[in-house]
Amino acid sequence: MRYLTAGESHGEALCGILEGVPAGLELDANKINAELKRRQSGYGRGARMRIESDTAHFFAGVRGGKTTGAPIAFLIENRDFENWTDVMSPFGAVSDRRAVTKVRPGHADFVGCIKYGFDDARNVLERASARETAARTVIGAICKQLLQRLGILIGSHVVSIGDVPNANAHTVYSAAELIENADKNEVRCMNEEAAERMKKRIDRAKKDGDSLGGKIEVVISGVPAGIGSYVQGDRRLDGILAGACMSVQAIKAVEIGRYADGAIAGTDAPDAVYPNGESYKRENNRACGIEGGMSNGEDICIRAVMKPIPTTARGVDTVDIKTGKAARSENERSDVCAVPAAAVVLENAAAFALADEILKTVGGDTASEAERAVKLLREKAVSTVRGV
Ligand code: EPS
Repeated sequence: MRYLTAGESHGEALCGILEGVPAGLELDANKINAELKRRQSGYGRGARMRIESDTAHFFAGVRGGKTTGAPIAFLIENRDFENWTDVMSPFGAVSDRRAVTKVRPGHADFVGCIKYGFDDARNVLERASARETAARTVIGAICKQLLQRLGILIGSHVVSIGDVPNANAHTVYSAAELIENADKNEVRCMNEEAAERMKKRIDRAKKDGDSLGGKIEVVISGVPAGIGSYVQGDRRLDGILAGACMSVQAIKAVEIGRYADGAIAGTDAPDAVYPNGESYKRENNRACGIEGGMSNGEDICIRAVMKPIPTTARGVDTVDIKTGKAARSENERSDVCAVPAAAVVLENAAAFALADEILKTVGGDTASEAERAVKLLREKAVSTVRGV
């Protein structure tokens, strides 16, 4: 599968094309728009979220609620565009009333101007903005529906916001538990008491003119063993999933497997395998579902760290690229905390990467063929144990 998105944060619309989805997949537009609503939510989101009501309008690749195997194309309109037409119109003179020359460290502003030869970072931030993740969410939401047809579910939750952890962060949840419970509070944390502490911490950051990042966990249940391969570096599933997550705005660390502190010894790290009647079982999942670059049939758990959004009311020291003089960074409208939203985006970024790898393994011009092939894949793991 391949996808492209296009569109700027304050332009007329975002759009996306997803090519390679098998034909005959029933697509529920309401579920896709529900993902967009999840992405817009979250305690600490900025004023833009009160302007938009993100909705995907499909105009290709889907007919009568089923995919046709042709590229799927969609638009998401930017309601805010009506306030930016003099700044963002594709043709004709544009106003420089929103020019950004006091470039914001931590965003793409400064390096974007260096790379593309701009004297105004407006063109940079319009595309670099996390606004683009609305389109990536639609791409992933389509893939989630393919994965669900194949028996695979994806959920996520917020593990910490700033210095406020979910005390039970070590608890292992299934994707189904996360889908059922994580959206019950505004920070998408699985512990209500921790959620309240996280909200208070966000309130404090807002009062201080600051912003917060945090830690996210995505859990993928139902992946059959054997997706990805050890035979080539670029086919290792952990690298593929980590790359997909790392490519989301503001994500600065991704971990697959409970080894982050590097302290665990080799005699404790592996997840031992035991006979289990006609099959086998493991009592731990420290590998988080991937061994040797391949899914091993256990839940895949991806932990990611989102940096705090660099735009803060207080600003930071920078240069004004117009004058070369010292300045404070521009205060573009922004979120205080977008970690709950980023968790939704990561679910969908991982959904595309995983669906693509599964189709590479099982093929399938039609959803039914892919479904049958995945069923066979599931049987292989058990038959291997019986030496069949
Ligand atoms: C966002 C849209 C943006 C930002 C935010 C998230 O809209 P606007 O720039 O008009 O406020 O609110 O993006 C960032 C903070 C960023 O730095 O990219 C969205 O749709 O998620």
